[in-house]
Amino acid sequence: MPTPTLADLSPEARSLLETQSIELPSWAFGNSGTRFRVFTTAGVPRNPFEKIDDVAEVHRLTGVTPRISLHIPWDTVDDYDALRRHAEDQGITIGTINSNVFQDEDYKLGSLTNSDERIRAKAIAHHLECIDIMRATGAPALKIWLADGTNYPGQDSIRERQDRLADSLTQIYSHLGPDQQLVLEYKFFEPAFYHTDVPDWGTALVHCLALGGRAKVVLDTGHHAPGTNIEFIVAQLLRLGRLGAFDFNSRFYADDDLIVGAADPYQLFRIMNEIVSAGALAPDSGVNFMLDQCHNLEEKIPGEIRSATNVQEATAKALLVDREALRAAQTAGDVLGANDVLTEAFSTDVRPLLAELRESQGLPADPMRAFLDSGYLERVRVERVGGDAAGWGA
Ligand code: AOS
Ligand code: ZN
Ligand code: ZN
Repeated sequence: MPTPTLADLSPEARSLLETQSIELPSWAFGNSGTRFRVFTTAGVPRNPFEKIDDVAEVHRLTGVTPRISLHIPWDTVDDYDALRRHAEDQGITIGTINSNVFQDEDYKLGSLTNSDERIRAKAIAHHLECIDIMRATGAPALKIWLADGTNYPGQDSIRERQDRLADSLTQIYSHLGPDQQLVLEYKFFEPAFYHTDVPDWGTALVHCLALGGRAKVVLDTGHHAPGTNIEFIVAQLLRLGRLGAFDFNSRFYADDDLIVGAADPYQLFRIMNEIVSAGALAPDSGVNFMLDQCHNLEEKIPGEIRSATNVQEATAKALLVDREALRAAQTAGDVLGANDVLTEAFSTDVRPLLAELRESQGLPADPMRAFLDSGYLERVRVERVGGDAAGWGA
C-alpha cells in the first residue's frame, strides 16, 4: 500500500482516530525501578497535582490522553475536590481509582482472600474508601489488582480463598453507585509463585459474572505466559461484553511494564485489529484503554508520549485493514490471502497520516519533538526538587 494520507481514511475511521483516548497512570511519572534499584530522574512530580500537570502536558501535545488513573494510597491528598478541579482546569478528568492492598505488612498472606477476618475486613474497607474517592473525584471505575496467592502447595486452601474472594468482592460491589464500575485485573504469577488467586481471564470473568453487569475484566498485556494469544482473549471478552479495560505495556520476560508497542508492535496491532473489528474503539464502547507502565531508565513524559503515539499507530493500521477484502478471502478459504490483508495494513507507514491528522486538530505534527523543544523538562528539573517515587520500591 502506498503511504496513505488523511484523505485515504473513511470518515468513520478518521472520526475514531480523532476521538481516541488513552488513560495515563499517575505512577508512570514518578521514579521507578526494579527490586534491585529505584533510579532517580530529575524533575519528576512531587505530588498528585504535579502528576496531573504532566498528564495534561502529554494531552496538550498528543490530544489523546485526557484521563489519569490514580493509585491509593500513592496518590492520597487531603482535598480530592481540589485535585479534581486542578485536573479539570487543564482539560483532564480522573479516570480510574486503583486500590492497593499489596504493600501493607498485614497483607503478607493475602488481602481480600485472607483467612484472618480482621485483615480481610481491613482490605474490604480500603476498597470502600476508594469508592468514596471515586465519588469525590468523579472517577467512573474502581480497579482491583491483588497480589494474593501462596508460595507452597498446602500453604492455604485454594478453594476457600476463592470463596472468601467472592464474598469480599460482593461486599465491595454492593457499595458501587449505578454509574460506577469495578474492573478486576488478573496476573498469572508474581508476587506469589505457587498459586495466584486471580491468575487468568477465566477466573476474573467468573468473579465478574457472579457480581453483575458493572464488573468487567482488565487485560494487562504483560500478565500472560509467553506465547499466549492475547487477541483471542480480547475477542472472547468483547463477545461477552466483559472487557472493561486494558493495562497496556510491553514485556520481553515477565511483567516488564515497558513502553507499549516497544517489544512487539505486531501484537499491539493484532489486539487493536480485534478492537476495531468488534466496533469497540469508540469512547462509548465501554472499553477503557489505559497504560500501566513504569519508566525505569527513560524520561517519563517522553516515555508516555511514545506510548500514546505507539497506540495511535497500531490503531491507524487496524483502521486501514481492508475489511471487505479480508471477509472475501476468509469466505473463499484463502489462507494466505486473508493473512496478507492483515500484514499489508501492519506494514503501512501511518506516521505521515497521523502527523496530518494532528495538524488538522491544531496539535503538533510531532509531539515528541514539540515536547523536547518546549523547555518543559528543563523548567521542572529546576522547579521540582525531591520528586516522588512511583510507589513501587518507595
Ligand atoms: C501489577 O502487576 C498490576 O499490573 C497492577 O495494575 C498494578 O496495580 C499496577 O502495576 C500499579 O503499579
Ligand atoms: Zn496492570
Ligand atoms: Zn503488572
